[in-house]
Amino acid sequence: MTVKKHFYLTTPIYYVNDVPHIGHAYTTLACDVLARYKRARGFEVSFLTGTDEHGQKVEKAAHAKGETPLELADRVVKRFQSLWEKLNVSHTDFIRTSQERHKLAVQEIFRRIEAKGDIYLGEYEDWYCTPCETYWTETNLLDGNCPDCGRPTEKLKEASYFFRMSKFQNQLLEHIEANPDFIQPKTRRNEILSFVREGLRDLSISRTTFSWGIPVPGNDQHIIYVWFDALTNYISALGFPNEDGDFADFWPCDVHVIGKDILRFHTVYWPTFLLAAGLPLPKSVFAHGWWTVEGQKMSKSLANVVEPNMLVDKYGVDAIRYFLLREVPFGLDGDFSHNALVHRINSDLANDLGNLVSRSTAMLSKYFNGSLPTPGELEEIDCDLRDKFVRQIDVVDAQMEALAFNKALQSIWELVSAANKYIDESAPWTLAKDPAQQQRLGTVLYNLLEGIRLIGLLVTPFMPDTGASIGSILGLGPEDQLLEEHDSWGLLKPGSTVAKAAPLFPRIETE
Ligand code: ME8
Repeated sequence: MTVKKHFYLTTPIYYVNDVPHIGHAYTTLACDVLARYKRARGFEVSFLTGTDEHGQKVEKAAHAKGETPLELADRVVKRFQSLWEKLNVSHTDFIRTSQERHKLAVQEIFRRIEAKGDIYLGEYEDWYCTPCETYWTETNLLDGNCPDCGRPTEKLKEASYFFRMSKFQNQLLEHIEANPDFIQPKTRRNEILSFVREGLRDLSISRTTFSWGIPVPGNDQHIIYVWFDALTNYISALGFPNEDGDFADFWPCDVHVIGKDILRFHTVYWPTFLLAAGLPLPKSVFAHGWWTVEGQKMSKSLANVVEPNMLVDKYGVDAIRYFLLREVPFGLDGDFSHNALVHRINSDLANDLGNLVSRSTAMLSKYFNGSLPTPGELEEIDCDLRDKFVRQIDVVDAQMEALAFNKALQSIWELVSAANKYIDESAPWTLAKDPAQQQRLGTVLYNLLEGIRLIGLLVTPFMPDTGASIGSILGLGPEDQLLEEHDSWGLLKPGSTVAKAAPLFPRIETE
């Protein structure tokens, strides 16, 4: 029996005081693409997403609406769950911080750190930004306001439990230095290295000013700080404090995928909590960039929040998945515009990929009645095509390993172009006119369809429906579509029936 390789990846858990928009969809889709790719490469994947439900913000928002915080969370969580379903997200677990399994884990990790003497009771006085749930020192503030969101802060003084974060500064620094891939991309790593070198303060990790959260074990006057609570989701979902089972299989996590806004929480707070609790650190944290919309920051007040449900209804799920991952290098900021979206759909999807599949299958249907011919001897142009595919599959693999999704798509589209060029250069319609060229025509069409098969496997993690359509056109079963076992050239069976494809992507008419 072979032991399956394990892979664990996570999205941030999203706040329930906001409705999901393309920013949330982006992170979750990037994770889904990686999860699907890893499965196609034979890994057993644990893919976690969920919602962050505790804290003063949710408590206030719920009271304003005359609901309990849990009623509010129950309502909003459905929007996230139904969006992930609509976007074809293949998460294996959905954690809500209001669940009992999570509370057990948070209290246990608190207890462990306290038992080691690294949590102590003290008094806290600083400037608090409620919308960001973050304390700031006087020098951090910009004109008295939160340096992150610009909103007013309030001075708070309260008894608080503190985590001795300062004690772990050197250990964290050594870990970041010894593990170049721990924080990605490199610019983010440098940012955190200089932050840590400036010195870490002890961190206040409890509040007494609200009650919607997880109580400190043994002192329920205190609620555990939302970030201490939220970050622990990554292990509570694996059954921690039970360290057998999923925890043993999947921890440490392969990658926490996050937006750059929450980098410090994931690369300073979370690792030091784990160090203090004596638990292994995640293997890597990847922070992607920020989306603006038509050049502007997305905000409720500008009413420019892009609602993914509407996009999917209008353009289709695969087109949205493709666009978000193709348009912007993963790690950099990007801008969402309808023009760019329509351009990508028409040129990359309808034109390049869609036409390749429809003209190839139409020729096979016309010249061979849809029955795949046996290829004859290969000419140079055929060998070039085959070799390009074989080489490029390794290139794509390295790009996927590096989470360079846009580059991987570019590489796949080089194959689409190569196949389109192969049609133009080998001119099957001319060969078809000459009965003596029948075998040559068969070889060309076989090679084309074989290229399409591989393209189908490669696009599947990005566009699962499109990959499945290509598979079904070629008459492939699910067992033929696992990339790991079917990434070599020449696996299509001569004599099998190939359907004539309906257009995969309709062109979007522009005014
Ligand atoms: O921060 N562009 O939750 P959150 C790109 N609950 N990504 C964006 C984005 C944008 N304009 N807007 C949001 C929280 N995101 C905490 C996390 S984790 C233990 C706790 C994405 O609902 C991006 O991934 O504010 C960002 O990190 C996340 O949504 C923030 O989601």
